[in-house]
Amino acid sequence: MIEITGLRLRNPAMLAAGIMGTTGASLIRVAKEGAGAVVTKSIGPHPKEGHKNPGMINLGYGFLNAMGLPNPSYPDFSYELAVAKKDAGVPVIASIFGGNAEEFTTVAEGLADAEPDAFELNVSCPHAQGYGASIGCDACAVEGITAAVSDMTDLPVWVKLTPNVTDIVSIGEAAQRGGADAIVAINTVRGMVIDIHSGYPVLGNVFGGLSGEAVKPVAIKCVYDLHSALEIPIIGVGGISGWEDAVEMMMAGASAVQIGSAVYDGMDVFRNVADGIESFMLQKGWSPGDIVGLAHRRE
Ligand code: RRO
Repeated sequence: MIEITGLRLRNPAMLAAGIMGTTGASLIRVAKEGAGAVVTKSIGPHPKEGHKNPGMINLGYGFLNAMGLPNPSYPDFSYELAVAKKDAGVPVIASIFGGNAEEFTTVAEGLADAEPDAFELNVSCPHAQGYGASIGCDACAVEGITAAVSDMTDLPVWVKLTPNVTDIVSIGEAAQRGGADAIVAINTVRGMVIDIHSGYPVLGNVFGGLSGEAVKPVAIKCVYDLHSALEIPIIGVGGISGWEDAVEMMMAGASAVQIGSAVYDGMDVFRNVADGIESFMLQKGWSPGDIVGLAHRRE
């Protein structure tokens, strides 16, 4: 059992925002598979079909995606969120996005009746015109959006950061100033793949965001740097597919972890990660408090 931003989680392995969080039923399924908490697909102010296909490719060492924030918008998603809340049995976090502070608060207010356990502000989609990384690179915008949502809700507010910046710590500090209760790091790393037979970029959107194994060292470094600079907890995400990855992320400074790409290799990942962390700590005689940030010690 861990506690993060006032939420009690039976284990530190959560579902990351993404396609598996698109419906109430899929969120419940992931919760039943052992996740400590589940995060929805990012929900915005207007219905969005997303980018044209192909939207996601498996590279073997990770996925490249440019789904393009497909979502039914908050009025329709409220129903799915309420379904998840009723039967998931674990905290359900609403991932939300917008183009400015007003849109973020509109979506948060619109989903509040379905009683999510926290909001995760997605200011970090790598390829969404007007949303995402253009906001997530701007410290003032991140601070303003975080402050606006924090002011309108008593629920914990988590802010998910993009690695596609020169200085992720300055963006994390801005979120902290805005009143964020936790930082989630990282969203996907901007990337591109070209098919050499046709000469065309593979994704319908030309470029996308890289996730999975390939980005783990990038995520570890971002979490390490954020842990050095911030007082609020960090939730680590990027390339976690086994308990060893989760322990490494926690040693970098994460209080909990999120799992996205690895779900496509089997839903048992949550149970395996949670059980693996617990056995490792037992074997070492450690508690979670002993491993979070352990890699920062210099004696
Ligand atoms: O929907 C997407 O294409 C997407 C989102 Br919202 C995000 O935050 N990160 C990502 O890699 N893809």
